[in-house]
Amino acid sequence: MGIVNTTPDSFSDGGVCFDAGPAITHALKLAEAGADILDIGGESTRPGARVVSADEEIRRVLPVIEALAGRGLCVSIDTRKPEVMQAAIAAGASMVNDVAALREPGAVGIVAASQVAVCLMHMQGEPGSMQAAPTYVDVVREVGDFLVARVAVCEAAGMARNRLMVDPGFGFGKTLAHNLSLLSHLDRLVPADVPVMAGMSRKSMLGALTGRGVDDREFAGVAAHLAAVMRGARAVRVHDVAAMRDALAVWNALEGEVDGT
Ligand code: HH2
Repeated sequence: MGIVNTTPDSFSDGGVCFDAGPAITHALKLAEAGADILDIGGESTRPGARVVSADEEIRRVLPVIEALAGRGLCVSIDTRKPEVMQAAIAAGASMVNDVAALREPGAVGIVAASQVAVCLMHMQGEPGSMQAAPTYVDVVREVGDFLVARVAVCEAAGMARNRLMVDPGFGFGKTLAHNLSLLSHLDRLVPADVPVMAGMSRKSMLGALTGRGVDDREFAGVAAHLAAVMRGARAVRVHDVAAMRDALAVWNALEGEVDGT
């Protein structure tokens, strides 16, 4: 999954794709580099980010979604707001990626009434304050239990299991130690028949581990996401698609050897 932020304030690429034209050009480059899904976001969720209205978010993302879906590309809308989900689905999005796991009133109903896929992410607290003092007794169990419960809510609303995936939400109300625990035990986060996505691209956990600035975390990101794939992640959400694709080509070739295929 390639990241396209149509925001002025995203933590690593804010402002780069604020207008639809550059956003579409960037998304097409990511698709060419091998992204299977293009994740379009119109509101930053970085710690302390400003909340934007649904109208403003729709204004930012809709032309981008229409242009990409119109070219037959698989588009995901990265939003917490039911109104934005509805507009994005009508414009051709194939997936809803929600950092709030469809907890906003009305969100489950809108997605259930459509045919789109959904990624349910865990977040402790709200973006404005989530990094103040994240607390868990057993982070892997608590995040896993939350995600399994959200899958059950979606299934009860009529969504087939094969439309759902989950994400532990690296950096969303988590310390470095929490993030590392989740990555290291990703293979026991949820039952094996629930696909897991991992998103650590350019995040501060990589800065803490390498000492590098936000624009210089590509290699660390490849290592982290490959570690996630080796622990069963079925999708990775990244800015640097070409580098990730190369790493996956090597990993998939090795897997083929092990399987004898
Ligand atoms: N991380 C961000 C946004 N959406 N969705 C999922 N499923 N998993 C993630 O880890 C995730 C996400 C934050 O990253 P980014 O979009 O690069 O920044 P910002 O929120 O500042 O726009």
